[in-house]
Amino acid sequence: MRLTQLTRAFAIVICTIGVARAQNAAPVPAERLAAREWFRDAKFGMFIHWGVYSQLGQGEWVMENRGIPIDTYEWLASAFNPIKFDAHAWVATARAAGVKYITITARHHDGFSMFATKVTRYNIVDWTPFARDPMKELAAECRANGIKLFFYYSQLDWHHPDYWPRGRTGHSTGRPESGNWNRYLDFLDAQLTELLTNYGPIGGIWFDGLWDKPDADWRLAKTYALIHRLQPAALIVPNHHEAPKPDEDVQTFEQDLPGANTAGFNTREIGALPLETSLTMNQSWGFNITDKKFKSVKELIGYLVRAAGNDGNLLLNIGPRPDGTIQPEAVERLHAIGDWLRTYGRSIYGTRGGPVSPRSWGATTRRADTVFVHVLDWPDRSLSLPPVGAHIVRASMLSGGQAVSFVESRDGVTLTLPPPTTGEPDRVIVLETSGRS
Ligand code: H79
Repeated sequence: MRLTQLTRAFAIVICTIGVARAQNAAPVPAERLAAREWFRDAKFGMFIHWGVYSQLGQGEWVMENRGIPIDTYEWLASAFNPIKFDAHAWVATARAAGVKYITITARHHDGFSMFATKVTRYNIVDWTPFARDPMKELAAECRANGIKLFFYYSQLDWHHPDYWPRGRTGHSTGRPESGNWNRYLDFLDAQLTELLTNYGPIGGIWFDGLWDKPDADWRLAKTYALIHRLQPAALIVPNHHEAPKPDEDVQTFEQDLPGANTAGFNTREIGALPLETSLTMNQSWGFNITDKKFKSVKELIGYLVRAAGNDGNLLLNIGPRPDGTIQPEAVERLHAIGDWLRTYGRSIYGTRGGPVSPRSWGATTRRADTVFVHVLDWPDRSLSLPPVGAHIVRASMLSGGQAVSFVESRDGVTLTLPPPTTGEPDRVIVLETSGRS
């Protein structure tokens, strides 16, 4: 370990202790700190929205959007039979894409459990002709391929009678206007216990839906402690659209780069935790049969690069079809990103946000003394950067290694790049520096 790294590691420990004291919380144990660093290094994950709703091909909110009552939705659930589901094929696609983790909907807002659970019959094993546990098959396949598995778990529930008082959604499901909130939270903790004990070591839990009742008592401290007790290295990734709360491990931003709020519901407040951006590949999370507005490969790579430049990960979504197959448009794009990463991955994986904050033309990443300049959208050969914080020893194109001429001044550095070629997602320049000055 270099001296600068050592100093930084020391500073992180001191800060962590400081933060723990300030919040009056226990310091974060070493295995969780290590898992957070793993997460920072991972940079690219695959999100999967898949459930009963996939059958209707109108996204995962179809129950709410069309006001489907519970008995009708229960019938829909009883018809779910994804005979072409193949965990091996899904994980092969994930590997080809170059993702390091998968986050999958174990339970979405419709309240249907896509895993074997003893605390409700309303689950894929007991309620459907499929009668298999896809989470189990996926967990085994992920483990065999060195990919971490995270479970998306909705705290919001449009089916459970004890989700009461109701929040902003789930009003037209035909449930009795009564219920026991604490019993609901006990149910939730029981299911989380199953997810954290029956699937081997998992990456963590990706929570969603708390925003339905932002002011309710969710007993977060109890639930979070349960998770961390069962798996000390499991990360808590809450999509509550608020600044991080105690014991959470990742700050995730839905459909936005960290700190941006084009979606309208994200916070602009960035904490000290690892960051993540979740993103749809078209305009839907769950399978949407007519949504063909897929982002181009160049756009998707642009998001991955900008997420990394913002010191965050990209969690890129697919919404597999109800038979268990993945749409060809998605497979094609995932393969193309993977191909790109085979050449350019070293400017993404294991990096941190670089010395120049993201710009309209692109972003920078860094690993140790190497800075990667990602030129995503710049028509010219000449590009000026502000100072990169160190003396530049050499500049070259990542692909091909061709030298790039540069002129340093007190104001920064001007690079002379090869001209952009049509359709090229990113011109990546490697700056070898002499360490931070
Ligand atoms: O799982 C996917 C979506 O189903 C779920 N999160 C992603 C990952 C999601 N649900 N809603 N949203 C995303 C958009 C959030 C909208 C909100 Fe609101 C605006 C939440 C609170 C204000 C509209 C009004 C929905 C609830 C109240």
